[in-house]
Amino acid sequence: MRKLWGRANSSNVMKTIWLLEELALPYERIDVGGAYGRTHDADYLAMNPNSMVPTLQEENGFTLWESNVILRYLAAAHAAGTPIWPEDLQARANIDRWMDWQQTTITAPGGAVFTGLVRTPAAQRDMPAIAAAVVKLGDVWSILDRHLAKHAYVAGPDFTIADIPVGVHVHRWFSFDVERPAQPNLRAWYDRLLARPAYRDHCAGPMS
Ligand SMILES: N[C@@H](CCC(=O)N[C@@H](CS)C(=O)NCC(=O)O)C(=O)O
Repeated sequence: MRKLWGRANSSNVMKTIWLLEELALPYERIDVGGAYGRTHDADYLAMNPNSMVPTLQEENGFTLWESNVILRYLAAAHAAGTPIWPEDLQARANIDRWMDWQQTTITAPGGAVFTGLVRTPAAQRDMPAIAAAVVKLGDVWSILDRHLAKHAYVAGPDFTIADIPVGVHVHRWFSFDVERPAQPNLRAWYDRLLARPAYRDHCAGPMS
């Protein structure tokens, strides 16, 4: 059986759970990372030298880390030529750039707000730093809001793996108790994602 190593409250683990569920691929998830530890154990380090989650382990022993790479690998293996991962190279590059956009543009301000408001006790929060990160995060989400004025999904008319990395983070954005700029297209896309059971059940629960 394929194994997915990683705690379920990690945004990067959520991405891989979401796609495994979308594609109805069998897997066993094992809790590691965060409070579960084990990521510094020798057997885990042999699979993932970064001591991070997620790690995918195929039945034949092949292992893979980096969540967005895992998405591309699973999509190429099980959904190539479908709207989720089309064959056309330019369509793929369009998907790729939004996946990278999550890593390069959303992760830093999104992580600062999430860690500040969700994982830091109220008395220890650096509120000015969190407020600055909220403004920055709102600005970058507005880029996607403007893009979504013309597209139902991140990479065009269809749901693709471009929706997954940003999709796990947009739930957090709409769940934070903060002031947000008006982003009607972003909200409509988030509502479209919420209609998908794999997203609703695995990526849109209470933040922890
Ligand atoms: N670029 C990596 C980042 C992985 C990452 O930052 N994982 C976090 C959880 S979201 C982690 O492993 N934190 C330490 C831990 O959970 O023990 C990816 O996308 O897979």
